[in-house]
Amino acid sequence: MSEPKEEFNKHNYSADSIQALEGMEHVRMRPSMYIGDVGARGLHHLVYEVVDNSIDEALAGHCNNITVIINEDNSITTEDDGRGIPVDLHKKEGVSALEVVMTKIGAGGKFDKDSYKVSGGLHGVGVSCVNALSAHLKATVYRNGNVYEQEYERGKAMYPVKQIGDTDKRGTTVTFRPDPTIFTQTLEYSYDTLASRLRELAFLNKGITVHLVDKRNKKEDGEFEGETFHSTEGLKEFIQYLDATREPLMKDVIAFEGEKNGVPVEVAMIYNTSYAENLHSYVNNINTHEGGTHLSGFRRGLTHTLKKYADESGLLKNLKFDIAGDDFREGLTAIISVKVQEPQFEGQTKTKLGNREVSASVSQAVSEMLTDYLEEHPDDAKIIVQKVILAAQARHAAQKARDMVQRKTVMSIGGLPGKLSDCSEQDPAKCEVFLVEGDSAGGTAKQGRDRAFQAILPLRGKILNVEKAMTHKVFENEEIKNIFTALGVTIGTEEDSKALNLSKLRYHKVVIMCDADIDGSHIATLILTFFFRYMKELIENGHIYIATPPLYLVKRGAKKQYAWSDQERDDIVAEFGDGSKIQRYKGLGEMNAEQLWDTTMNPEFRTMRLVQIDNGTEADRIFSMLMGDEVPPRREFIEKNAVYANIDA
Ligand code: 0RA
Repeated sequence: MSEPKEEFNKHNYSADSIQALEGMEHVRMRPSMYIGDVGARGLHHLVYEVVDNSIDEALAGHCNNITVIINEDNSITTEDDGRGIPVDLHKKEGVSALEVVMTKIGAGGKFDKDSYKVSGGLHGVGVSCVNALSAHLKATVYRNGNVYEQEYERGKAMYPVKQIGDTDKRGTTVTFRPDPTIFTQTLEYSYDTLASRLRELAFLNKGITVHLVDKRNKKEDGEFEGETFHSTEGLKEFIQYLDATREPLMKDVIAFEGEKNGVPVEVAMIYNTSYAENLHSYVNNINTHEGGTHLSGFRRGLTHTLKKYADESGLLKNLKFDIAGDDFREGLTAIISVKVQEPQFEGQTKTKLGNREVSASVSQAVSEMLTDYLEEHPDDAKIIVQKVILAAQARHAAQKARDMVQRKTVMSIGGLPGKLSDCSEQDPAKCEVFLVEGDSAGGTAKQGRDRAFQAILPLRGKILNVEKAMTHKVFENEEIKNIFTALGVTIGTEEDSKALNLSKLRYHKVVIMCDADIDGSHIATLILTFFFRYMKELIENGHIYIATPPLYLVKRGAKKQYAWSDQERDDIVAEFGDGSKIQRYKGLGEMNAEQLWDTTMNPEFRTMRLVQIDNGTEADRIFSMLMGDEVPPRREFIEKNAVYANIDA
């Protein structure tokens, strides 16, 4: 947003406020420019935007507790015990500072230029933006022993700030109801989505206590559903949380916290027995999915320090093959969190840090902490180096297997997998491929599809659990080779960039179609795990979907209707009346081709769920938990989340 042109209307209060109004109007006209989108993601972003202001207060040392309440009507209340938004007269605007903060785009920082203000949502747009996108918002400020209040409708103040009582509290409370004319897709807040973000914030900002209360749901004891997040050890505990279901290779989490060249840097890491690399990086509490200078600084510091240690200790003597950067990160879980005053975000989703100076800061921090750790823990050091050597060995094997996949893909003219029933359309944007569990369901899908634009790739029963398999095993797996070849996707070969090449992607919709039962959802999860670990870009670019076959067919005489839930089934039975016959579909195989087309494949009537990553760090943890060795946490998760659980129980 551009600044109001002050030289032309310096003392012209009304002209200035028109500018402000225009800013707010612009937010309502182009909400996606400010909050990313107006779907579920944007809806949740509103909460993060307000909470970020409270986090700023906490980082400045003025706030300890933050509470987020999901109210019964899906409005949100956030409370903090910070200094409270200032309420004194804002000279230039001629109204209360509170009103300026709430109704002027980009006003937030103007009060606070010199303060240590580094938090800020993905777009850092401020609480006025939340106000603009709310049908109603109420701000209550506890400050100077007084309680102040102002309410707004669609960003416009309903009355001047009023003093409504006295208090010995301090802080700010904001209640907002997102505007249904803006958020047309959904107005419902997801407890889990908010919980994972608030948990993440508690780990990233140790010492702060964050409460989440869901007034829509009561527990058995009569209390509202809710959780409290608090971390005394920050990233160290974050690593322990993320790696809870992995087997550690060492005693302690290695951690660093301090300032390097004026950049506050926090790093924590641990090696585990898995083969996956799990690096999560944050700038000003924002997850930088695309990495950037802080992440490359981490990689450089890690490689350099470990290489040096291994060379000096003589552990690499007689090694017959080279060691690459990747090898140092197999089985590594790490979090890098930096605070940057003026971050430059680049990349497709503006989540890649561009600030050059940060690279050296992180690299130095890593060298320092790791050198100390290796010196103090020679046993662990040896284990790490051995792990690196094994990784290098496996990489050589994997490279061969990957080359095979690659070569096959490159020569893919006529080289498509035999099992693939391709479509006739050539334009990938119009094409869909269904990954179908089992050959028999594959056969039905093949008959039922519209062959013009729908392709079918049947997959054998259970696909490989990539979470437990070494990389070369993954690339040697028949089903996985088929997926690569059918999709036309290749893997980058550059060091430090295993980015996928999506330019030859043959279908823009990749649909996972499995039975609507426990086994089916397990297979869907295995396939998703594969996409998450090996083709994440497909998910990030919105290419992966899950088909939703119906659970029931209700018939009475000539009338028939499908149901996707027990509730829907009961409603239909009530409508059809006595004599309704219910057929439950145990799997795709029980449907004939026409039924499968009508309910699940026909774009006119089907509902497919687009797979999105809400929170990359949490998604990583969940996949490792679901697909890992430990049974109890998996069972607990499935019992809590599985929609199908009650069917087969
Ligand atoms: C402007 C200036 C100051 C604090 C805030 C805004 C502020 C905003 C929010 C939003 C939610 N909670 C908040 N807490 C504080 C600085 C206050 C001062 O200098 O006293």
